[in-house]
Amino acid sequence: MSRYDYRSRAVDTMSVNVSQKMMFVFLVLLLIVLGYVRPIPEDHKKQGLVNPAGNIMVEIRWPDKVDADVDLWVQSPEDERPVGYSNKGGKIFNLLRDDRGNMDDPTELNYEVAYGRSLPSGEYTVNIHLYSNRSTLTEIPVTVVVSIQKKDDTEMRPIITRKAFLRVNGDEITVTRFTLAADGSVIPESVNDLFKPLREWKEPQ
Ligand SMILES: [Ca+2]
Ligand SMILES: [Ca+2]
Repeated sequence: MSRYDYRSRAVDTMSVNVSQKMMFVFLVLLLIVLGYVRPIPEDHKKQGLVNPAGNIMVEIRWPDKVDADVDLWVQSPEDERPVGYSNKGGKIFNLLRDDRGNMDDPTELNYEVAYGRSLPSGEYTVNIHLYSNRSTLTEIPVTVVVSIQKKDDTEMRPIITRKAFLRVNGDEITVTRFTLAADGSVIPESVNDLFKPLREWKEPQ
């Protein structure tokens, strides 16, 4: 082997080593990037990204694009004053999304949601209210879903699903009332829809 061939082979070997190291570094960087940008699993999406914002979630939805302002009102056993658009935060519940139909809403979605922190035992009430209907519909169908996450659960689970209709501006309907036991379970015989006004709540004299 000539001196030239020897040096050439040494240079080739060095090039291979550098290439292998660069490839290794590239693979490590790729794995790091994939770790950051990997898609959120479907079951995590259902929970609201990673963790839900509370232990109880009340959602209402009415047809998208319909220009009607429907309101969600909720009251937990530890919220003396009901929670809705004019009182967005209580001890347990918070109204996270207020939706006025198409007004001040760049999206087509019609959806309100309230979360509650913790699951105190006692009675919960869920009302819907038609603030205004600027659409051509003569009645607004509203789907209501109540979900809870008990202490040892890994995800929110729907416990009550209802559909109700609002027809006249000012209509307020109690969609559901239910009582949670100390372990967060719904007491089946407690579930009812006897009307309990929430929006017109006034401080006890
Ligand atoms: Ca509303
Ligand atoms: Ca909307």
